[in-house]
Amino acid sequence: MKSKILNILRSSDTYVSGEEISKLLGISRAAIWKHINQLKKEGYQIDSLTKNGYKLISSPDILSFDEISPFLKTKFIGHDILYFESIDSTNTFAKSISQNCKDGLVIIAEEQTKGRGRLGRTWVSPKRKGIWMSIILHPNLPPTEAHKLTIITASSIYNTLCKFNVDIKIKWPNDILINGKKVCGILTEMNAELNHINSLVIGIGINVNTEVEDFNEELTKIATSLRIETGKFIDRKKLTAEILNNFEDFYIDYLSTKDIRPYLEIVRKNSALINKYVEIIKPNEKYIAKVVDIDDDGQLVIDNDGKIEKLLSGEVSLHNMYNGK
Ligand code: BTX
Repeated sequence: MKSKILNILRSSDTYVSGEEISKLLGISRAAIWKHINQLKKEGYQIDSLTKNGYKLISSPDILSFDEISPFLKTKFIGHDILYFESIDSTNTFAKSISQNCKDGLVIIAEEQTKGRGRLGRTWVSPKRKGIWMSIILHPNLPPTEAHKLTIITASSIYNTLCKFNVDIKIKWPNDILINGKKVCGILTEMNAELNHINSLVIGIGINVNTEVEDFNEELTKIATSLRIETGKFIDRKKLTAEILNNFEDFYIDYLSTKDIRPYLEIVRKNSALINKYVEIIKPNEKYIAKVVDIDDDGQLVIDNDGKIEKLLSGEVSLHNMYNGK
C-alpha cells in the first residue's frame, strides 16, 4: 500500500488530497496518514497541508524497490528486490535462498559488514556509498558455462559506465578499472550438479559515491569510485536500474544465441591486460607472463617465456601490471 501511495504522489506535481488517495486505493484517510508517516520515517520528504493534501518534495538516496523500479525496463530481473539497510554479504544471503526463489530476484544492501571478494578476500562496502547487490538466476546451462556469465556481467557494466566519459577498462575476469584503479568487482557463485546449474548468484560491487576517506590506506592505492573520478555525486538508483537493464539485455540474448563472442569482444577491446605483463598467482607457484589474448571460451591466453598457456578464471589471481617485463 505504501508503494501505491508513493506512486500516486510521484505522478502529481501538485498536492493530492487525502480524499482522492482514499478513493483511488479504497482505504481510509487515517490509514493513508499512517502510511505517509511511515514514508517520512524512511526519509521521504512529504509536505502535508490540511486543505490541499500531500505533496512529495524529495525521496531519500536509498536502493529500495520503490526507488529503483521507476527506472527499470527489465522483463524479469529486479521485479522482486529484497532490500536491507545492512547485511553481512548479499552473496552469502542470496546463496542461502537461491534454490527456492524466483529467477531474477535481486538482493540489495546499503552496507555489507562481511562483503566478499574472490578466494576469501574482503570487499569493503560502506553505507550508502556504493551498489552492493546480488542477482539470483536459474539458467538452463551446464556449470562449465558459468564463467561466461561473469563476462556478460563485466561487459554490460562496462557499457553502462561508459556514459561517465572516464577511462574504463575491464580486468579479466571480474574487475572494472577506471584510470587503472578498481571501481567494480564481480563475484559469480553457483550451486550445481555435474551437468546442470541449479542456481547462480552474480554479486556486483560498485564504488559509486565513495570518497577517499572511506577507503583504508591500502585501498586508496588500488581503488577508486565514480565520484572520485568524475567529481560528481551520482544517482545510485538510476545507475542500479541501468545496470540491471543492460545486464538483462545481454543475458537474454546470450541464453538464446549461446554466442559469447559479442561480449568477449567488448572485454578484449577494453582489456586492461592484453599486451601487458602480469604476475600470475596460482596455489603453488607465482610467475610473470605476457597476456596475449582472451580466447573464444573466455580463457586468458598468456605467453610464459615463449610457451602459450590458457588460464581459467577460477584458478588464478593476477597482480602487478607491467608495461614491460
Ligand atoms: P576480488 O577478489 O577480485 O577483489 C577483492 C580485493 O579488492 C580485495 O582483496 C581488496 O584488495 C580490493 N577491494 C576490497 N574492497 C574494495 C572496494 N570496495 N573497491 C575496490 N577494491 C576493493 C572482487 O573480488 C569481487 C567483489 C564482489 C563484491 C560484491 S558486493 C555484492 C556481493 N556481495 C558480496 O559479498 N560480494 C559481492
